[in-house]
Amino acid sequence: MQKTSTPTTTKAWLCLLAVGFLVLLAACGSAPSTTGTGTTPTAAPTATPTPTIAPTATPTANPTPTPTPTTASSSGNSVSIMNFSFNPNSLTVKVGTKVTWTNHDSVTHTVTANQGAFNSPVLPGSSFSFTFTKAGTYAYHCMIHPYMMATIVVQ
Ligand SMILES: [Cu+2]
Repeated sequence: MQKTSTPTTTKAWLCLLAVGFLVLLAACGSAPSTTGTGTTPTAAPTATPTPTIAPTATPTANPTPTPTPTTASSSGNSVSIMNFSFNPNSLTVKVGTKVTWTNHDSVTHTVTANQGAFNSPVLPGSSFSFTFTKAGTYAYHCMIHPYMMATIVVQ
């Protein structure tokens, strides 16, 4: 009768095996897994800098600063109808000038000469032109809103 192993030693061996197994598992889990194909640099970088696309500097600066004279008396050839008034209120032009009224309001106005030289409705967003062939002072108004009055001076 010889006891080769007591229950305690068996337990100890089992513990050791378990610990070893755990260590193996941990090692496997934290292994850097060098299963990859290593260093394949995947082609030379061949950076194509080719800056051949010219910037095509297109300045196209529109040097028209739109003089828009907001003074009461002005020279030019356009009158804007806005906020129920003619702007500029008095416009001086030379004989032969074509003056254009543009209605920026949302209602219809008229450009009606007091002496009858011209008379036209100007629909919202549209314009009316008249060429002055005689010198003189042309007072005009809007027939729909008689308080809208202005003057064209033709020299
Ligand atoms: Cu009007």
